[in-house]
Amino acid sequence: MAKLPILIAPDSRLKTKAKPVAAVDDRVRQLADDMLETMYAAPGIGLAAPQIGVLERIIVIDVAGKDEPPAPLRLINPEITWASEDLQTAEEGCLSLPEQWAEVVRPAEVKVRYLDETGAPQEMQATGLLATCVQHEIDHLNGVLFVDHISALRRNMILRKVQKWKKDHAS
Ligand code: K1U
Ligand code: ZN
Repeated sequence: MAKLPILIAPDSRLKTKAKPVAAVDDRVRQLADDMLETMYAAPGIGLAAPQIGVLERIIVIDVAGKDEPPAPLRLINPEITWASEDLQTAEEGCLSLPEQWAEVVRPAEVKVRYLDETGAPQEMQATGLLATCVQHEIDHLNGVLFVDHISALRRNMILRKVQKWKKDHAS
C-alpha cells in the first residue's frame, strides 16, 4: 500500500473528465487500495482517482462513524442511474480544497451502478451522507468540484483562499 499526494486546486487534472477503466485487474485493485490508504490518512470520507492525478473512473468511500468498523467501498466506472426529486442540503469539504466547507444542494437519494474490485457489476442505493459523498466523488470523475454548485461569489472566495493555502504550503 502507498499513500499518494493529493492535488490541490487549481490543477487542470481536477477539471478533466476521467476515462472508464477497461479491465478490473491487479493494477486497478492496487490503485484502489492506495487511494483508501491516502483517504484514511488525509483524513477523508471519499477520494476520486483524479485527485491523485490518475484520470480513470475509480472512487473510494468510507462513511462509517468513528465508533463503527471500517466500511471501505471501491467503485469502478460508477454511474448514477436514478436520482430522487427530493433534495438535501449538506456541508461539503474537499481534500483538493483544503480547509474550505460550503452547503451544497443535491438529490437526497441516488442509485449507482458500478463494478466492484472483482469486476462484478453492482448497484447501490444511497441516502444521507453516503448519497452526498458518492455524488461529490462522481463529480470529480467529470471534472466538477463542489464549488461549481455554489454561487460565483462564494466559489471565488473559496478559490482565492485555496490559492493562498497552496502558496503558504509550497515546499
Ligand atoms: O473527495 C474529497 O475531496 C473527499 C471529501 C469527501 C466529502 C466530504 C464531505 C461531503 C462530501 C464529500 C472529504 O473527505 S473532506 C474531509 C472530511 O469529510 C472529513 C475530514 C475529517 C474527518 C472527517 C471527515
Ligand atoms: Zn472532493
